[in-house]
Amino acid sequence: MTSRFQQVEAFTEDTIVALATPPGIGAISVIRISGSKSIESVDSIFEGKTKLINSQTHTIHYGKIRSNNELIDDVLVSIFRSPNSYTGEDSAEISIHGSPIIAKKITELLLKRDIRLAEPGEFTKRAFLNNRIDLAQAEAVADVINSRTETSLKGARNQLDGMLSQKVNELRSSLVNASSFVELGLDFAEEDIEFVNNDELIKRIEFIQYEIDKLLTTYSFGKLVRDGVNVALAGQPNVGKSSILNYILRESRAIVSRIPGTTRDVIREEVTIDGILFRLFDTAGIRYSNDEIEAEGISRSRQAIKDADIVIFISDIEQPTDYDLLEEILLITSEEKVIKVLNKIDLQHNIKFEADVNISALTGEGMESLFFKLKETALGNSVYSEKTAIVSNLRHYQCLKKAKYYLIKAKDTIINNLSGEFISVDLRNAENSLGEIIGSVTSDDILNNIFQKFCIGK
Ligand SMILES: Nc1nc2c(ncn2[C@@H]2O[C@H](COP(=O)(O)OP(=O)(O)OP(=O)(O)O)[C@@H](O)[C@H]2O)c(=O)[nH]1
Ligand SMILES: [Mg+2]
Repeated sequence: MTSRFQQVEAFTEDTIVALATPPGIGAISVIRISGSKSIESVDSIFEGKTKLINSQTHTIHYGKIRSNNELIDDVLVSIFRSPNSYTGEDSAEISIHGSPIIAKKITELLLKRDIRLAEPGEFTKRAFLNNRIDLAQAEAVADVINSRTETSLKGARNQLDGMLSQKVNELRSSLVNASSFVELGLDFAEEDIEFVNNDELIKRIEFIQYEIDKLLTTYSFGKLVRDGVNVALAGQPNVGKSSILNYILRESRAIVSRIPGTTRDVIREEVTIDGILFRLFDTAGIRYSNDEIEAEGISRSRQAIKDADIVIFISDIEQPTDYDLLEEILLITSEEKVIKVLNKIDLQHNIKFEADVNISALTGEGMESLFFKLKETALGNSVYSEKTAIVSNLRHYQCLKKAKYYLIKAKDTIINNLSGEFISVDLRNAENSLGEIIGSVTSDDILNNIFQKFCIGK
């Protein structure tokens, strides 16, 4: 089995164990073991019809686990032999009755047999190190688990299926092709044979850059789908912020009252609209206040506005619009992130405020337009196709930016007629930056950073 072990230092081939199902009570729980000693270790605590060490890969065995003659549980053990397992190593999964005590006892028995507890994400890390999946796919495993909406699941699935990796590999081979032309040119420099002229080389580099740009533009959408969108409901007191929150959630979540200054704490709730997760933040109405508690609430409102991806600025028909506040919000955030809403249109006074959407939180009028506007603002110009690669991870985004930087540098080098060696270095750096995405170029630090965010047992 080819492995990346040599590449990454301090990787031991210990056999590891972890509970793979959520801790707590359930119908069953699964204990996962991976590493060269996994099958013999499980065998040493298992009583069944067949010896596990003699069993074929992908077989399931019924038996009992005892400790000092005390029956701990009757279990099913699944056997996976290298390289045909999730990690690529010999592995076993013990399905037990879903009791935390049984799980603990069996894990303790295994820990006495030269097995150690797995670190977070260590199974997936091994899958990567054993070339079962590349790094972008390993990261997608966590995204699949953490998906909160169908759209985010599709995006993560897309990455796990290798959409992004495939695109990155295509770009890397185009770069390798371009580099080999340059290098060939270097080899024959003295003989005055031109293998690729500068215009042709620039054209090739620009094409790769164009493809990288296309990937970079998917990031805002990818991130939005993966992480959801933070939306602050902001405005002066009493305009109906809490009423709008309640209407969207279809429950009486926040206190609504005629008295201005009702909401103090920021109230956070989630709602999915057409597959996109919106995190709504209802905030205290902003005005000058002597009240210590209200003033603290207002300062939290301002923070929520700063942190938001979208701000819904609400004004109402009953009171004059606070244009100073609108201006302040436009200063804190950018104009394309603000949706101006006029509430209480059921009251039918003269509408003076020019809003993007007119609504009534009381009757629900205009709410569909507000949802539409929210989606439109969140998505911007991004187009989503299940068949194209999407960048949703900041690390990948930064690697692509770095690759682009080196391509621009390579172009400058060509234009300034510098030696082919410099071009070569730039192109190699660009290729390495792309390689970091899929982990063909990586370091312990990058790996630790990625896998420590996983849960134990994955
Ligand atoms: N007629 C009418 N009244 C509304 C509408 N939306 C809210 N109200 C009323 O306006 C008052 C204030 O509503 P809230 O939702 O508490 O307003 P708020 O912006 O959260 O106020 P603060 O928390 O004090 O900042 C309440 O009496 C609501 O019933 C609406 O669309 N039409
Ligand atoms: Mg309120």
